[in-house]
Amino acid sequence: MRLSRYFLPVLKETPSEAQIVSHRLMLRAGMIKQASAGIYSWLPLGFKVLRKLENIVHEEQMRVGHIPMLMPTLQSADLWRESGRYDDYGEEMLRITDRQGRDMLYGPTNEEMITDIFRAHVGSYKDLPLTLYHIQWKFRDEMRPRFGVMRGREFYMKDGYNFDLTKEDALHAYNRHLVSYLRTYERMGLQAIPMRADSGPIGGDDTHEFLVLAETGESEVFYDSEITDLKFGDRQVDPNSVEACRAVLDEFTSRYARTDETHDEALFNEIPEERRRVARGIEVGQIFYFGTKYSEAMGAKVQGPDGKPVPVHMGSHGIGVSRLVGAIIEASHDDKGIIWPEGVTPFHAGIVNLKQGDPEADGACESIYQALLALGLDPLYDDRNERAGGKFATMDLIGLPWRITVGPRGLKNGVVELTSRRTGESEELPPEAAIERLAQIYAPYRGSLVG
Ligand code: 5CA
Repeated sequence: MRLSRYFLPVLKETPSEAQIVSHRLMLRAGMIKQASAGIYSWLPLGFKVLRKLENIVHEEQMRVGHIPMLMPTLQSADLWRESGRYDDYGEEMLRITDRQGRDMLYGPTNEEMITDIFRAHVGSYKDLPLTLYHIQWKFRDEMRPRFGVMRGREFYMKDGYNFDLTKEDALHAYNRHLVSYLRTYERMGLQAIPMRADSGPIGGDDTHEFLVLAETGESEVFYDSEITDLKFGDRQVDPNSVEACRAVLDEFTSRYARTDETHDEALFNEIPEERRRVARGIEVGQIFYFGTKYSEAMGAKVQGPDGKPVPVHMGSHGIGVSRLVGAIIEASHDDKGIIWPEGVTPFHAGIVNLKQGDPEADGACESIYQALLALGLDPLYDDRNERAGGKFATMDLIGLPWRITVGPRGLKNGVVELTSRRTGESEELPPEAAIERLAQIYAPYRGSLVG
């Protein structure tokens, strides 16, 4: 993309309404614009990051055998009356009446709708196990929407639902989700720690939230510092192996890590004092096992091996896709702006032309730009007629991990400059070498859609 042709409405002033750094930077970098309280338009740069996160989520869901689909945002109140949640959900639910006088709602989550789909089409235990998911906008009329996309009213969420014959099978699905979530967050450059939590209006006893540690997080968390040494890495875990998934769950949940909702001071005090941590975290996902709560209420039964109908065991599993954009920025920025991890960056590298209009500089930039495109990379070429200082400030603000700077002086010596946004370190090297370096850097990040 050429910046002169792009739509990147960066703000010079720091918006006063934004209380936390990710919200400020998303507004300043022209990623979002508030449409009304807790509701945002995703401008092109923000939309690119949102799509990248969505792709990672899809790839990791499909990798473990979960099946993508799409349910609508608007739901019929009748379904929610069946589960009893139409009244229970309270004022967070946005209720709408259509022209026929039918009660509708903007879905805050989809347990009822997916259970309705399941009961309409699945009748035998032979069709299990089954895990369906979608990534769709949700609406919760939060009392205090704040912090930009972190606590929105409208937000983008991946929600998945498993259907199993027995509790054991459903707990395996729970563990499998934990495994795939660990991998998902690491691909986004984040460490998200599973913590025992409270199930709230979703219900059930087994639930873990995934928290990214950050001072601005809304949850208070208590944990054993050893847990931060755990990495999922590139291990291959067979999603169908009960033992392998269980082993990952055990490894990642055996140390103390809880949110304030389930914190137990006595247990916490059993950890050696130097390892006790009290901090804040951003909840970027949650997994639930709730057994037959919805299947019983809504009559979602299958014929078991003995021919008798039994309600299925279910769980639901969410990832806050739009919140994650803010969470990544909270975890990765400096005083100049955002620092995107390579796996989610909106553009792979910026090209800064120090002397737009100089035939040599223009020609060199153009050929670097074309070479990167030919490699399948996505560069942002700042071809505007602006001072170098302004171009650098924009690149630093929008946070592309790598920048190639091209100027007449370097070109005389046959070199350009390759700069890391994270370390600030620059290296002079011939254009071909800079291109080759970027190809190597991004080689591990080329996801391909699985399935
Ligand atoms: N049905 C279950 C799992 S699919 C569910 O709704 N879980 S949840 O309530 O925990 O939401 C899943 C994730 O969505 C949360 O972990 C959080 O990351 C994100 N989320 C929840 N509320 C908001 C909000 N108001 N703004 C942005 N993201 C949110």
